[in-house]
Amino acid sequence: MRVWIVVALCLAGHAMAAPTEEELIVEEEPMVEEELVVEEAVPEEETTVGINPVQIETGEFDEAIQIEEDFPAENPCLNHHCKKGKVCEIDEENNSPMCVCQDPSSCPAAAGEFEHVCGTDNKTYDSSCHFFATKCALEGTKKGHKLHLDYLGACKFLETCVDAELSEFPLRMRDWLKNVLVTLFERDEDNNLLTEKQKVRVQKIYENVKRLQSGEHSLDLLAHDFEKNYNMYIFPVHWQFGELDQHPADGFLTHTELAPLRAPLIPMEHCTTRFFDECDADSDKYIALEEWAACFGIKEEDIDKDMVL
Ligand SMILES: [Ca+2]
Ligand SMILES: [Ca+2]
Repeated sequence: MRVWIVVALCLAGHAMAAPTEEELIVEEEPMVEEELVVEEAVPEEETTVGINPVQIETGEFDEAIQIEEDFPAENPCLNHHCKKGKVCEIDEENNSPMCVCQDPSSCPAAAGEFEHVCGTDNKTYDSSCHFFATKCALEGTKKGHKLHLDYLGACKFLETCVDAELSEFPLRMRDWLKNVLVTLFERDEDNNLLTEKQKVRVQKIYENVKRLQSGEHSLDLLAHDFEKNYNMYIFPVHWQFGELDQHPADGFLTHTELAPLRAPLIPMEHCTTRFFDECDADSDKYIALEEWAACFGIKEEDIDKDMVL
């Protein structure tokens, strides 16, 4: 069970590989609320320990940012980007570019099983390109609205998450978040991984001699440490929320915003879906900061919106 942290970091390493042109997804239409874009893993990339996949990947999910380049080109499609699942075609009538659904058969063949993704229809798609092309073709239908990318990798049998396992999830996740932040702090040579405010907060954790060093720890020890050194966990939980809450940064996480954390985690950690489902305590499909903090054991009086920014 604990291997998920290592694998998640591994995925983070993959995700760090330079985003390709295709990853810049731009389209004129407003994005579908729960659209999910996942960058393909790049196998040859070295694992980078301690980098949070969310920190690195959120940009990839940023479909809302529209970069409309407006200089003349012979081919109107040359600088016209379409979001995942769509390709640009020229409208013959007025020679203007338009985004149309991509034919899944035009997607590049998957380089390997690592490119497969599992949809919420429990079907395995060769790649995220195949998935989004299929979803696009279903646009406007109930089926299309309900179809989302569930997790990275081929669909597989996921064991039911029992209560005892569910309670372990936040223990490991909190410890991991803290370690990720400390690692970012240590490696922030270029001064661009954390803001000044964030650095001040992480420095306090970093310099605390009582800090539990990263490594394999029993659940008992993790639970004990959370009790004894509770204050060190407050900021990491807030920080992760802020990393995810970007589109828009409104104090609520949508399914899409949660995706960069959720999609790589599910295949390794079968309690992921249940954990985040239950985190949405009022079942309104959004995870509010208060709900997020509560499901990681942060006390109500320690929830601080300013810490997220
Ligand atoms: Ca949000
Ligand atoms: Ca909620």
